[in-house]
Amino acid sequence: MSTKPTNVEEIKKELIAKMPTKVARKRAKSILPGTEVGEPIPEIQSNVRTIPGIITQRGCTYAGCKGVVLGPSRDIVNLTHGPIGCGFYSWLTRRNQTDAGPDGENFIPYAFSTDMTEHDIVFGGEKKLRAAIQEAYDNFHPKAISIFSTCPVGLIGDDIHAVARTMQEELGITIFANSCEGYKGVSQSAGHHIANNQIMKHVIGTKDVEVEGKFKVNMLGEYNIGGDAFEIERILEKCGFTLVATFSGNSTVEDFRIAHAADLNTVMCHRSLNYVAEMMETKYGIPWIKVNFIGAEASAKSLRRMAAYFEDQELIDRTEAVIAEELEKVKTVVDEIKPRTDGKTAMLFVGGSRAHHYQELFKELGMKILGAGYEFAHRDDYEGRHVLPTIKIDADSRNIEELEIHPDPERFKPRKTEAELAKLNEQGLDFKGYEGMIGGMGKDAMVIDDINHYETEKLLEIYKPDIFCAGIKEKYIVQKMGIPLKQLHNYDMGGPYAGFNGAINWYRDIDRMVNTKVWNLIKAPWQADGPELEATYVA
Ligand code: CFM
Repeated sequence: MSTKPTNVEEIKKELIAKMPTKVARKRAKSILPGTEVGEPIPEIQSNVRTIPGIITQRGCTYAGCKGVVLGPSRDIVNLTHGPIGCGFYSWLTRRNQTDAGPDGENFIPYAFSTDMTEHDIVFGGEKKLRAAIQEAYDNFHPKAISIFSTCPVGLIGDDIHAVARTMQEELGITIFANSCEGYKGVSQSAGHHIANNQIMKHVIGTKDVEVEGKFKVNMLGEYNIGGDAFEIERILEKCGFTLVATFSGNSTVEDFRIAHAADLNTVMCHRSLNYVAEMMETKYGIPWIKVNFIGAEASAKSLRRMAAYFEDQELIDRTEAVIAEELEKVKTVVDEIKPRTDGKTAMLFVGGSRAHHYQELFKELGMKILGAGYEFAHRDDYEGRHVLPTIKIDADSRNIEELEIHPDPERFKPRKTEAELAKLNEQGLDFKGYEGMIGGMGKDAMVIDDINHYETEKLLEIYKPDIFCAGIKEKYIVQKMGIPLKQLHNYDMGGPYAGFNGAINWYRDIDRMVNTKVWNLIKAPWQADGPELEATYVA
């Protein structure tokens, strides 16, 4: 194995050397070395606008709202108000799966759009939106319709909320709108927040029923990509937890309505759903903890903390038995595969959560993380939630509504006393806590926020990792450079990778990817040793 460069500061200089001075100065603030556990973490610039002209990995606000947060709910008609491209390109590409349920009501295979054209841009699109809602209702009679605005809607000023209100009165079903124009924030992250606000305002807590089960939890920020939520559901059920609602993988609008019946909120993807966790705690008194079901050890740890919360010996014992049984299966596979993956290297640049979570799975294979970064996460996802009070509110974040939430007069019920929470915190529950990505990555590792295309190519030249994780926009460029790329957004048709069975799937897939010989064979003829084709002009 070749020796890998380790001086992050030197490599950083090389990365930005060719950029114009102003650009280099700005990018420098988003690139830094990891730190050891317990060391102070320096501030990383994140959640700021991408420099115009730079090829970013990021998506838009509409993508975060419609594609990410609300899209995976199967029985809400998610209607895009905009030109057809926005609806079309967000149609089924994320691989969020669902079980169609006993009623078979599943709208995920459809792309609903008002198909705005020049005529609507000039004369307004509200009439068309009303007609589209009516048509969707006539055809499907859904329980809920959610409307998403795209860039032109914001520019021409269609009042989608007024349309939603009148159509809700007319049709008698839940209809709400999201002002998630693509340009609204610096990335898809703004769209998450907008969707969280609307779910909170229009859906959560709109139905009161007794939910059976002693240990009721919600899973926040789990979107069932490649079937991850199915595996997590399997494990939770085996341990004895009752899953009330998942936001929003394999979910229904009815689940959202009764989510306030849960006694604990668990947060998988902190970036996209932490807003709902916070608001539900204020409004209903439900505490939340950060969990991670990516990685076998991380899954076991999360289950233990969840069981500890309910302080029930039977649940704790059953959870321990499940962990023991599942880890044994995992260990057999790790023992087989690790000798082949030990010491290999990986880099991962993705999203606002997975670039951190997936480090666990690589470590379980004995692999080293050379570098990682998020596309659109905020400082708290990098440095830990303790930095929240120090994050400056800028014009872009002020653009997104901050809901004022108060305890619900009838439904607020503290699940634990302050003393009980403090005692559980001492046992490692860590309520409202998230340590972020940087701490523990080590000073040899590189952390880069909103990595761009140029930096990606440079990094690959310098580090030559055994595997690179990103998305479809990067995939073929990276592979043309002779390095396998694992898509961490849609899993390349693979998965699930969550939980224990997911970990096993991951080990096998990564083993195949880093050990195949095919990458050595892709040198172009002019790069290969030996005779080259030559030609000369003969006059
Ligand atoms: Fe959360 Fe996600 Fe992610 Fe995300 Fe996403 Fe995604 Fe992602 Mo793609 S919600 S932040 S906006 S874990 S779609 S399921 S893979 S970038 S790391």
